[in-house]
Amino acid sequence: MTTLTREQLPAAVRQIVAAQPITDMHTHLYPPAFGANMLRGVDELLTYHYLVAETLRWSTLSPEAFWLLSKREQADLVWQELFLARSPISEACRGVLTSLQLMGLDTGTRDLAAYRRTLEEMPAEAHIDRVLAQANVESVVMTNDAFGDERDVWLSGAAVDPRFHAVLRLDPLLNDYPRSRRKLIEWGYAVEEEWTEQSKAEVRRFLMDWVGRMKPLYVAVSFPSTFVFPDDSDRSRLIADCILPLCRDTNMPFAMMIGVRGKVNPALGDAGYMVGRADLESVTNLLQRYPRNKFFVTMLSRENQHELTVLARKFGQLMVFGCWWFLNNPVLIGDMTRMRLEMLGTSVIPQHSDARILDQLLYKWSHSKRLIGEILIDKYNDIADTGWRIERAEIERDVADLFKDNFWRFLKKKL
Ligand code: HDL
Ligand code: ZN
Repeated sequence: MTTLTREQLPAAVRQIVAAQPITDMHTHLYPPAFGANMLRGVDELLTYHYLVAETLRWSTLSPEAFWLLSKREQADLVWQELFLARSPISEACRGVLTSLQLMGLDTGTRDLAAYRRTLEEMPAEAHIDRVLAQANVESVVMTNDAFGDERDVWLSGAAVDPRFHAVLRLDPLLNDYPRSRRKLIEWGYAVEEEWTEQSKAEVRRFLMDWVGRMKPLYVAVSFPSTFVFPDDSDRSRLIADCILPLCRDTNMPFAMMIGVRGKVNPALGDAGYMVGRADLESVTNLLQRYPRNKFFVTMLSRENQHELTVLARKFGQLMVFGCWWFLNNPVLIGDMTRMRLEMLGTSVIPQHSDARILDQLLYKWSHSKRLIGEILIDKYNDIADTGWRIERAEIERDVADLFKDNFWRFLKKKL
């Protein structure tokens, strides 16, 4: 074992964190087999819905008029409003610059046409290889919708790049059951009007069919801030009678991403969602009632983070993950990560990228690894102050846990 001196510690932690391959447990990325679902390049980076929201705060264009523009015209407007007419200091803007820089482009030229040319000339597979290598991401966990247009890709049996792993995402089923039930009937599942044993069995058959096709690592859903369990709702019945039994039978975690408030401004599209404080009682009820189920949980409201961290101290079947969406900013990543390490040690998955565009992996991980690395330096210094020896191999173990092994170990965990 190599014991690190106090002088050696900071550089060693930064080097170990940078060298650690990442499993990115929640993204919206796809490999080329999924066609237009795979997003990459400058225009996609600039029209990421985070930047659309920020642009429309300045632009005199109405959202409706913005959506009538071509993707290139939208990107040009974002570039003009957020990068040229004022400094790109927001996290989403800075992210674009970091991604361009890590692709070897000179942001000093501000030559948007040159950036576009370089990335557009890159074949998709080479682009993926380049970004995954540069971001040191070895496993990309997707978000896959059995009710969405990607169905056809799965039904075709197309081979999926082994670096990309599926997740069975069930928002339509759990958040809009009446409409989904009609789809299930269309697809040949005899789900009845009433919640009968036959209905339960047919929904479970639908789920198992897609588990067979996708071979998902876990089952996921995004719940509104108003999420309640149990209650007299389709959602609660589906969770109790179908989702949790499926997850127990397959030893898959159920990932709940809680705290979205509906589209408060629908005109903004994906940028129109709001955050809301949710109720931890419902998460507690699930943990107490289903001791043989594993749960990934991330919450969208800053106000929910402390309660969620304390709850994780009570239940080993709960794995807290990520600084999600409106929390994926340096000030909040720092706040949340310190709190989690101080209350959970390394038994947490501190970050996921939520990337929608391939090139975003570069900035989302570069920014988060730097922040998490500096916090780890503080924490190792704190225990070194007590006389504890800091061993290099033990830092490597801890960092591997945080960025990869906690995830895969939790998938295998038996309750
Ligand atoms: O529901 C989700 O998975 C969220 O991450 C949404 O996709 C959201 O629009 C997003 O992209 N957040 O980063
Ligand atoms: Zn997401």
